Amino acid sequence: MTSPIELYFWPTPNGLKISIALEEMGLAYVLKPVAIGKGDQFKPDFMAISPNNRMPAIIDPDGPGGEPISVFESGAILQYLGRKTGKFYPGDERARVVVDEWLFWQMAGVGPMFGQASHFRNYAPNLVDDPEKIAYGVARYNNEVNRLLGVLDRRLDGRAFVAGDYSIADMASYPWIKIAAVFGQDFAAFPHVQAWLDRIAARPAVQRGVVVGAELRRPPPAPGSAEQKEAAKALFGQTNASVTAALKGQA
Ligand SMILES: N[C@@H](CCC(=O)N[C@@H](CS)C(=O)NCC(=O)O)C(=O)O
Repeated sequence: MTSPIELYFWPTPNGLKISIALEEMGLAYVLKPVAIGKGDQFKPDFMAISPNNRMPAIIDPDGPGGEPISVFESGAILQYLGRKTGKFYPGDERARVVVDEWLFWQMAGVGPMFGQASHFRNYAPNLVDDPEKIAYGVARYNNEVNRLLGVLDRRLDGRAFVAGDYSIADMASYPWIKIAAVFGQDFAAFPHVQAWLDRIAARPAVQRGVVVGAELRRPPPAPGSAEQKEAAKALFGQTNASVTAALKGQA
């Protein structure tokens, strides 16, 4: 029997992409929590497999040639798992290009833009004293979230899934798109997106995948609390100097 895949994880949309994929593909895995609000992402052992100090990452003990392999970046992990299992990532080149297009659309568009929208809406107000200073950032990224939902809605008009059959491209977008209401978006304006969300939410593997690590989730720390300050220090204002210092401090 092969050893389970190690999933370096925290229950955020980027992490949930991979728990959903592992559930969908029927792969055995073991959770390795990376408490990003506490600075686990700077631990040398973690950065050895994820040099960008971000989760998710995986170690597959049964990689190519039967040797272990580590993979970071959620898109690369999804492609790897798709190739490994032959599931949800078509072998046919034309079909694969379409999946790659929508996977990269998520990685380069939805992830970063939704992430910034979340930052300016949820975190910046606790970090900056004057709300005027963040108004531009809130508007810019909310507009992008809105625009991207429109792109997806047009794409899903007459289609069940973003890239042909249900694929890793859907798995990448689903955990981010489903929280768009948190950014003040109204799904009534995006009916094809809403139908797609419902279609995916009905999948038993997705239902298992989205609750992975639920026990790790905590309510957001109170503004000004010691916990909030610790999380802000770990997550925001990162520079090369701060990451180098955190890495050394944890060595
Ligand atoms: N492009 C990366 C983004 C991953 C990412 O941003 N992860 C966040 C949590 S959602 C993280 O690990 N943050 C830790 C930090 O900011 O130091 C991926 O898709 O894997």
